[in-house]
Amino acid sequence: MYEAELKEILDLVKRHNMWRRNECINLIASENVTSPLLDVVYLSDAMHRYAEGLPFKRFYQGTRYVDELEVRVSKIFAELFDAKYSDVRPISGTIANATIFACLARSGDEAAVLPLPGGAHVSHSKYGILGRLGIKPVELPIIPEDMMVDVDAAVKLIRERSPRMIVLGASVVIFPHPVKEISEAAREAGARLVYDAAHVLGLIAGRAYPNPLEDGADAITTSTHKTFPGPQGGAIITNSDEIYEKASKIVFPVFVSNHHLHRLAALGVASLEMRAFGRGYADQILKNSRRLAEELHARGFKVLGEKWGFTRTHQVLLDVRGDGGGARCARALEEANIIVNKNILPWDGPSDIENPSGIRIGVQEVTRIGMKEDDMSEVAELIYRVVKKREEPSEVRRQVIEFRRNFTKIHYTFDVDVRSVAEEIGSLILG
Ligand code: DSN
Repeated sequence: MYEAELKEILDLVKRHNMWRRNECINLIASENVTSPLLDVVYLSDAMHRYAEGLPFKRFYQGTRYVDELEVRVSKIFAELFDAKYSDVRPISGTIANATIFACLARSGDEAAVLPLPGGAHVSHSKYGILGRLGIKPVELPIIPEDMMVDVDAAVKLIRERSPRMIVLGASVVIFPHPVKEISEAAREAGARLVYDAAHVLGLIAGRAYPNPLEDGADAITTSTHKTFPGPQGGAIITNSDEIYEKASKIVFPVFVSNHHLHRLAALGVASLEMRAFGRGYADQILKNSRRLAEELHARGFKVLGEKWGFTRTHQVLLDVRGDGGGARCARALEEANIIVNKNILPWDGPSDIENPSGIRIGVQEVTRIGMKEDDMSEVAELIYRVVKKREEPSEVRRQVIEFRRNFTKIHYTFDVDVRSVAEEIGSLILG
């Protein structure tokens, strides 16, 4: 008797797909959608298989094509960042961070990191893998209203503390971090500099954001599915022979056994898409985020970073303390099919976590489905009607669904007959 339960599962999948894929304006800054071409490649037999260790030196038989793929994809991916090496086996950004932190620091060492309310990812903090590895976080000072690193104070702190490692890059980020300045201080202090590029990787690939390796970072850690529209996963990118070799011996056997092999070809497709279309895509993301910020500001929203033009990433940050707080706003927007997340901002304390000051918005996914600057004006108006005018969200929802109907295609991908590709490669999408 499986029918009823199977139906329930299928029904939930269907409802999720219809809702998030067709009826929502998705503005979660850490997500994206993959192209149909990537999807047919992703659903391959490789998803059933195992490989441990490095290509051509595996602990399993049956990996000859997967080995080739891993070598080729790692090369194409590294080349996008003008880097010598990439290791694409970490299965998430957090695993990439875990690997590099374990590679560059030891239990008892200090690491200079951004504070969580300053945008750091939880894995950089005492609550996440950094803390679990026994590495002690020392917080870098920030300028609260722009979420910028306070360069002079940060350099002073690095000189005084001589931490083993410094981590820049963040989950909440509207302006580039000062990698050049901090890398000089890091060198003087004998510290290694890691840049977590999970959020801005696609912007870096599209040459619309500074490349941390060129500015002096020793390694990039990243996920591969935010502004970079790849399959969910992680990676490490570096020019250092020493870091690459040491980290590759930590990925396996410490943090990854099998590395989910169907990701490899999918990451290869995303890398080729970004090589071909990355500049146009990244450029449009920045135009859209800037325009959305301006439109929201014009409608009375408190948008962070006003002094510097609001944003130079895919993100727009709103301080919604005057509108009932982040939790209320995010819930009301969800009712209207506008999906964002509540977010702590620099002035929030532990008691604000449930209803923090902020809303974090990312435009990378709506850009991928073809939205341009003028569409941002429409999106801003819909947000305004829910948050400021407090219109009934279900009323706004109808217009969101109607507006969303104009965007049915994934852009910045190759013009190929995906069904033929699926047939040719035996994609599991066709059964
Ligand atoms: N927590 C994710 C984000 O939303 O930024 C990154 O892992």
